[in-house]
Amino acid sequence: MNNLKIMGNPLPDMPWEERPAASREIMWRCSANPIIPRDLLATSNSIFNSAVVPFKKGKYNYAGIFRCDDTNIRMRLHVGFSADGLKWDILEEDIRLEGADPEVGTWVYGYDPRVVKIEDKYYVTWCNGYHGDPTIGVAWTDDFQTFHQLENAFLPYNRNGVLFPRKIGGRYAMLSRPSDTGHTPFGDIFYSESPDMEFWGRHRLVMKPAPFEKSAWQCTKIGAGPVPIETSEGWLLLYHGVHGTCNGFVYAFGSALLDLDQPWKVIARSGAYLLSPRESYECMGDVPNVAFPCATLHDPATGRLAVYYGCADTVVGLAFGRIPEIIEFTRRTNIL
Ligand code: BMA
Repeated sequence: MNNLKIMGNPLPDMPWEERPAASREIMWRCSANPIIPRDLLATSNSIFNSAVVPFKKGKYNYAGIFRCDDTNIRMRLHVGFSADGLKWDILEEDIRLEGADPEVGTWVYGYDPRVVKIEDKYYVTWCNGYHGDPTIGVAWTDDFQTFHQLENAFLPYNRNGVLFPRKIGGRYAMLSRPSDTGHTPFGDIFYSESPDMEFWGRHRLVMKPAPFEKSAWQCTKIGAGPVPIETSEGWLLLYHGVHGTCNGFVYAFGSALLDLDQPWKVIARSGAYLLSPRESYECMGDVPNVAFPCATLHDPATGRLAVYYGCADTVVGLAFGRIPEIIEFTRRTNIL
């Protein structure tokens, strides 16, 4: 691992705390958690499952798309900005999408966004209500003010659409998780590619839930989390796994390494979780026992990683780790 190479732009000032002296965990929580309270907006019931990226604008160094459910419990996407990645100014107005084909640009609801910079544009993917059914919406922006909506990537029902940060084999690449209309009791991760961000195909299976006796936290369903991170060992993917317990679903997250050129080929997959709901803000809220990662920031030179995750479908938490240690953990606890 001495020769490990981590891709990405330098981010030396990213949010960071060292592992507490008493901790033996691979990932540890931010002492300021939850970093975003549920009522940051005048009309927000909850703010969670949200995505951030480095983005310079005036005093700000980061931008994000936030899932803000309002007090009607309508799922909406809002833009936010931050100087330090910890304290966020989220706009009260939800985002408006422009330019879509009229058949597609009929906003119903949007949730669980991801954001990625590919070449000179920021692409947002989210779970988009199309005639009331979930599929993967896509839009791009270069200023976090105007969002240009493209075609939905897939047919309903689908969730957890996560783009790779560059073309692979000359095509855009996306992970997704075909689902049902509701609280899906199954879920595999698939890979799809597109020459133009409009037509998606060449669908490949990446991973199914794990056998219960090998790794129960991911035995019911799984879904891609943040945008994969390119390293010389493969794409580092954090993904959520769900365990259907006698008291309902429990959402934790772990890690996998995917082949760089054929990312549907899994090199290693963690049998142990990286983080599982145990703090009060992860176990108490609108949906108890949910840790749902949607974004990371990382600094290639130091290997520092910060993971933004939704907690109990109510607030946003932040956890830290080191990419080389997470790769080593993924291989050490590999269940393949
Ligand atoms: C999933 C999505 C997520 C949510 C999770 C737990 O199906 O709705 O937004 O965090 O369930 O409720």
